[in-house]
Amino acid sequence: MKHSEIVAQAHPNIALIKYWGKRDARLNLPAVGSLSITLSQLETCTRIARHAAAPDDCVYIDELLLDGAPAETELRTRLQTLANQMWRNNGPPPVLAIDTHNNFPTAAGLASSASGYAALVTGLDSILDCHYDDSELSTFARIGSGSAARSLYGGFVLMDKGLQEDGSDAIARPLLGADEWPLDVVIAVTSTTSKQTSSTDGMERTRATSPFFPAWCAGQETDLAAASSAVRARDFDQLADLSEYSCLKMHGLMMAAQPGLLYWNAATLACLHEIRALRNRGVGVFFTVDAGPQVKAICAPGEGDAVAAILGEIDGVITLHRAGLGEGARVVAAR
Ligand code: 2P0
Repeated sequence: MKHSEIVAQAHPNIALIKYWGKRDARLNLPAVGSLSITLSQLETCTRIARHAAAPDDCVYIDELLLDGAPAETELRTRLQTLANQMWRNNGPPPVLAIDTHNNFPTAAGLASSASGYAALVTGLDSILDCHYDDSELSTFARIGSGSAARSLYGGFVLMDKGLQEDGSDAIARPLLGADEWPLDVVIAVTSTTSKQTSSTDGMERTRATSPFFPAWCAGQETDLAAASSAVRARDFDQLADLSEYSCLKMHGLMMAAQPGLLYWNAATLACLHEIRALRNRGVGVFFTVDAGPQVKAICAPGEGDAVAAILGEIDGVITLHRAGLGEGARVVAAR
């Protein structure tokens, strides 16, 4: 059924076994698989309205608002290209107006591109009446942003590197539901400025110049298999060890690029030490850090309050966000 307006929602995700590097930059294919958790609380909400038929033979986006402000033409063109890749030629192509809001800071190392593209492709699938299957939607989300395919699902999610040149097997799939192991997440924001090097540029520089890149790729499948087992067994300590290992290995890899990528600040490091001290005292918590200075503390169920109280006192921590594990991307309203 054709809708005239839909609202799609998606949450950001955090990789525990990290994705860094592409095997094909043009198709945005990852060089390594990854394992993530989808968050609750933090959310992208995207409203897409369908107007009259487009003047030419393709889908046209005439308005794109990000948190109330018109987006740059470059982004609008990029999303329009994605909409036309999804378009199935089922009737006259429409004109679309897209209005998207995040209830958390955009481009501040909180994975807004993942929730943004997951909400977008889920919404486009509905408004364009496409009915793609899960692996096809995964592909469209991945074209937008490598980590976005993971936000299509809730809970614990695996993203396959895939072997096919066209990327048809580089897809996300669910591993364990959010309510099956309800971890707490505390995010310590240590800077609100945008990062200097985008993930895409940082990944390309790392692949081209870091001497550790072959070793990083070679070890990933072993880490993914071990972490998947730890998730299935709900073995917190095992998952903690593997996640911190993957995080520090990724940052070592990035630091060894030329010029080196250093995403941390002093407060980032202070948080890492504090989280290690908490864990040594028996608190169920471990850290992970992405391509930015924010620290994500992953806590065993019920440990979030104690961890937040300690991280909130650290010099340089500006704000804390709290989350649990959330659902995958979905259409929440349609008319
Ligand atoms: C991840 N990150 O697995 C890794 C860990 C950041 C560090 O995926 O170029 O926005 O759009 O594929 O997905 C962030 O990069 O990059 C990311 P593109 P993306 O979550």
